[in-house]
Amino acid sequence: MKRALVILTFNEIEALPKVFDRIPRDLSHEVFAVDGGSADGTRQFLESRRVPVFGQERRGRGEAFRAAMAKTAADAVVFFSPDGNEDPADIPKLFEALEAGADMAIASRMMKGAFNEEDISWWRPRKWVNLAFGLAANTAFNRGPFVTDTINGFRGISREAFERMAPDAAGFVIEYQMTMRAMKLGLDIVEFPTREGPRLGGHSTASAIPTGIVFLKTLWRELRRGRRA
Ligand SMILES: Nc1nc2c(ncn2[C@@H]2O[C@H](COP(=O)(O)OP(=O)(O)OP(=O)(O)O)[C@@H](O)[C@H]2O)c(=O)[nH]1
Ligand SMILES: [Mg+2]
Repeated sequence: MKRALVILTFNEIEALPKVFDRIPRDLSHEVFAVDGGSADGTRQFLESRRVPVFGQERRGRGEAFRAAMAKTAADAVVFFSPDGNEDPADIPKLFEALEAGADMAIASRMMKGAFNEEDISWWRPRKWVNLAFGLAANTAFNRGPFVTDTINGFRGISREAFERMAPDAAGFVIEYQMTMRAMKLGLDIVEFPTREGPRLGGHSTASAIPTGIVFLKTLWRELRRGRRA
C-alpha cells in the first residue's frame, strides 16, 4: 500500500518548528505540505527541510484536502496539522489502521482514554458542540459502531474511500462531511484515543459562530441528500 503524509498549514510559523522534528517522515513513501497561502515563512521553513509545498487555488481546509488528493497517487493518506493540537506519535497508528483495512481512521479526542483540549476545565463549549454534531451524524446516518469524534481533522483515508465520498465542502467542515458520507456508504471507520495538545503559537482561523453555522448547513444538506453520499 503506497502511503502519503500530508502536512496542512496556514500561517503556522510559530508552532511548526516546535512540532516538525517529531513528525515521523520515514514511514511513508511521500511527505508533502499543502499550504493555504501562508505569508509568515511557513512555506520557506518547510522547503528548507526538504518538504515539497503545494499551494491551493482557494483557501480553506476542504480545498486543501482535495488539492492533496490530486497531488498524490498513494492509496493511504494521512493528514497532519502541525499547530500543536495533534500528536505526531499517532501518525503511524493512522497508517496501521488503513493497512489493516479501515477506509477511514480517526484519532479521537472524545472516546475513553482520550483527552480533549478543553478537558482541563468544566466549561467545554467546543467539546459539547462537537458531541452534539457527532450525535446527530451517528443518529441520522451510522449503521456501524458509534463514531465518537466525527469532526477531527487528524485522520487517514484510503484513496478509494475519498473518491467514493467525493467531499465538496470548502472549509473546516470537510471532515464532518467526510464522516457523514462514510457512514452513509457503510464504510469502515476506525478510531483510537488521542491526546489533544494546546496550540503552540499562532492563531486559529476557525471562529466559533460562523463555523457552527456552516456545520449546521452541511448537516442539513446531508440530511436532505438522504442516503446519497
Ligand atoms: N492547507 C491549509 N491548511 C489550513 C487552512 N486553514 C487552516 N489550516 C490548518 O489547519 C489546521 C487547523 O486549523 P486551526 O486554525 O488550528 O483550527 P482549530 O484546530 O480548530 O483551532 P485551534 O484549536 O485554535 O488550534 C492548522 O494546522 C492550520 O494551519 C487552509 O486554508 N489551508
Ligand atoms: Mg488547531
